[in-house]
Amino acid sequence: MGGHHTFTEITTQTEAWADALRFFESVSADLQRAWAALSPRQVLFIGCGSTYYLSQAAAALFQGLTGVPARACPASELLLFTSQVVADPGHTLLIAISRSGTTTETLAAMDRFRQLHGLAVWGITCYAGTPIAQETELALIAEAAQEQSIAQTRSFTSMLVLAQALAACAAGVDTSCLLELPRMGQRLLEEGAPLAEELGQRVDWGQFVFLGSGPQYGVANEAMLKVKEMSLSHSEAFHFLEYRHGPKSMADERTLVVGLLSREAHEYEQQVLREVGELGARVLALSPGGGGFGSMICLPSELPSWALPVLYLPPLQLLAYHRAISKGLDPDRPRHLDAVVFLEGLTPARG
Ligand code: F1P
Repeated sequence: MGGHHTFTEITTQTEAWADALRFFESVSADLQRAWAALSPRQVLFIGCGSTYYLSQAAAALFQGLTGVPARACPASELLLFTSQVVADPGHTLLIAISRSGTTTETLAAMDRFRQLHGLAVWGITCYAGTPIAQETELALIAEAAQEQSIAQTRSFTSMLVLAQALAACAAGVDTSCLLELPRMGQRLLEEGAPLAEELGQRVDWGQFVFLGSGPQYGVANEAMLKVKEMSLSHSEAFHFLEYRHGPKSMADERTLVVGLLSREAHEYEQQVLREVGELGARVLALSPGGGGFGSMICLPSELPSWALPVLYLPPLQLLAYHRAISKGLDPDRPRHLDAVVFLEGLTPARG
């Protein structure tokens, strides 16, 4: 049976979170000084695939905490449609996120931004000796999160822990509550494991739907991608209330709808889940505030909302893993994928 690396990387990921937090502690003072000195008018997060989805979560957290406008886009959009993505490079901080630190699109987008005399480039990566770590003014590195597997699991969540800490630190918010994440994450892995295995082992699912809003939308996209990459299953992600506006026409008895509920919009999000349950879909709710759903994973209620996003993922990574194994697939080596996408001759658009 395959998937040894993936299973190990998922079930030990909280150790990598602790390592990432130790790294963060070592650079937080420098980060605060650098942030104050830059005073950007806009922050742009970029990445590819998983790290684009991480950028989505990071941008929502960043703007919510600091009040500075922040957005996320695929690295390729910054590279090829520059003027539609960045309006004032001289006052924009670019934050490039890349597990490998070497993805061609991300490096080319950084070059394009520098050509436009962008304010500064920071990086989040898992590898120290790479352009993302070496050629940025400030780099956050999660070295213990490096993986053998192609699909990102502990690398993604460890870099998300760094992004959460970065947003809080820039906002002058005390980050000490994050030290609780490894213990809480381990408990969620243990408590969520039986449900993740049960739902993952049901091979008659026709489709998976992940719903999340605010920072949870990027996390929902990442969960969607894990199910695709590891188990070759049809999966989609939507902002919670967007699901009513058309996509719910697809819901049926073979649909698993996973809701990543927030505190802020809990009441509205619960209603969507109740409605899709009435359409025959199976519902799994991950919630920091209860909710009375048949299948539920409770997130800790004592953490502030900005510290929660990373905690939704470990049980969903396990769900994708068990689904892959149940289909006789090897999640360590997803079909058609490489760990890093290298492209020849990709140069920034001119003008
Ligand atoms: C980005 C990426 C992943 C994807 C796959 C291939 O790599 O596209 O998002 O899931 O693993 O690589 P990186 O820039 O984060 O190293």
